[in-house]
Amino acid sequence: LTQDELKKIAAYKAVEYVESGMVLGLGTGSTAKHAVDRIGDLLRQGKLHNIVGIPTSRKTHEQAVSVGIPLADLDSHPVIDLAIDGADEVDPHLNLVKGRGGSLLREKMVEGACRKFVVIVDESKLVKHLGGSGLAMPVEIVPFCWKFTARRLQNLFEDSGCVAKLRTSSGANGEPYVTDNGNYIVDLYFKEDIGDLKAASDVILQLAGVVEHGMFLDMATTVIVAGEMGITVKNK
Ligand code: DER
Repeated sequence: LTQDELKKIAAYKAVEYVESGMVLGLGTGSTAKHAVDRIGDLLRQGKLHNIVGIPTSRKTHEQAVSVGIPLADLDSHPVIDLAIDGADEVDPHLNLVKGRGGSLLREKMVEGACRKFVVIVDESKLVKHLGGSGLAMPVEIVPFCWKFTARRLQNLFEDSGCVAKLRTSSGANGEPYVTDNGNYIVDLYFKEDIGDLKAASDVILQLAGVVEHGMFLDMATTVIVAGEMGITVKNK
């Protein structure tokens, strides 16, 4: 099975949790994309009705419109029944790293307003500890004096050998990546596991130029993992 087939399997399993009449948080990324497509299919087939979607990015908003999911936002729907979204890393306590797709702020706002947050991943996302994989831990920051904020973030974790890098857009001239909210992203690369996640979260959020980070601690209620050996459902 390809990685994308595994992502689709996990996504379809998560959509089994969707009931007619629900307000749904719609995630962002290549795994959540399958869930949004599936919800659109079931609406079209009449197997689901009265669904309202709350998208976690402009990209998901556009996809949901294209598959016919009625949409609203947190202002009109401050409590959400169920969110389905992917993750970049999942630890054994169901803590997550998210945001490598750049949507972490709206994802955290939407998923923080949910009764149930179902995470869908292929098995490659499972880690023993967050941050140790050497992959990006995203932090959304204001553009004003971004170098100043990036340096302060790097200094916070210098004993973990942390390197902070401004995320650039795919364009050749290396322009800063700009989020749906008009902010920048600094990716933190750690040489070793982030020890105390809560402490790391707190110190990051204390920096005035920081908007949000990609550690989603104690938020997921269920994680659905699709692997070569089948599907595993982990509940909090
Ligand atoms: O950027 C994000 O938060 C995405 O949800 C990411 O965590 C998962 O993206 P993927 O499903 O494309 O791997």
